[in-house]
Amino acid sequence: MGTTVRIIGAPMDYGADRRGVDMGPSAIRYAGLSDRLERAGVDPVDAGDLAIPRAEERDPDAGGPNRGNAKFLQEVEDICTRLGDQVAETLADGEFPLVLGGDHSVAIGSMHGAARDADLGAIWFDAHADLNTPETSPSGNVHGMPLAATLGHGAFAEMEWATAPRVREESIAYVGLRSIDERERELVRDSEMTAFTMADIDERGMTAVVEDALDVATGGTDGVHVSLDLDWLDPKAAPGVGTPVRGGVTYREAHAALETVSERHDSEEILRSMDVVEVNPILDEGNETATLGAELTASAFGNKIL
Ligand code: 4U7
Ligand code: MN
Ligand code: MN
Ligand code: MN
Repeated sequence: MGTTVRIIGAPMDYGADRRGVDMGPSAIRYAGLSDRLERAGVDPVDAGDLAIPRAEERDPDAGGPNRGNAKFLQEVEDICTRLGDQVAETLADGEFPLVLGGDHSVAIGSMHGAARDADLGAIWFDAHADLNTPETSPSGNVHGMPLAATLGHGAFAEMEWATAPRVREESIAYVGLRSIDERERELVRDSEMTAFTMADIDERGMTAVVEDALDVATGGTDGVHVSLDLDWLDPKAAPGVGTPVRGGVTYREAHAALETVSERHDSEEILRSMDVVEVNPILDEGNETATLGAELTASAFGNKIL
């Protein structure tokens, strides 16, 4: 039998200013995720959604001001802790965890879960660096912080639930970076992470860039986490996101990227976990962005034309 992909919905929107990403998991399922995965040759099982209270019912400042400028951090902790446990359980059962967001703060939970029993590399398909901390964030939105949380930067250093046990900077690669805060720019430059920007994709082409990103994420690790933020794509291809940035990846480039991941996985079994995040059905046009999320996930598992 092939790989069993366990779909875990994390309908959480605490991490972003614009409500609506909590409907992402439904929209991605409605776009035919399971059928597309079957056609790609894997066996999907749907574990349903984590139970998550609506933001309106919660206090954004719970947990106290000592946590700095990070809205709903207490809620994010609760959900990421549960999500991390589910991801770790999925892996222990020999299945592949596919997390549907929700805003990008869910990646804190997925990576924590995936890095409990393995050294984990990551590819960050995103317009943004997601490297703010409660101290540096201009917005206070935790979806701009998941990589800082995973790496234990700033205030996250004291948050055991956030800092992933076995993720190192040198095993992280950005692909498609194009919108970065001043403080994040310094951090990325000074860090051991590898950043492939849109300019690198212009210059070298998507396939070559993703091959290099895969080398980074697989070097000295036991597996790769793929984090797919739909704002990685150009807003023309993916309008249903809360923080769109012009000049993004095209429809075809996006498929080429995930197909390159799948080819490496076919020969070396590198994939360990994945999340698909930031789909906002309220802002979408005809469920196009959710459909793209479902399609690209299928591409990551080898959906071939022939
Ligand atoms: B996403 C931002 F200031 N950097 O921190 C911030 F520009 O998960 C945007 O990549 C974060 O969509 C975007 O709020 C987070 C801002
Ligand atoms: Mn992101
Ligand atoms: Mn983003
Ligand atoms: Mn931890």
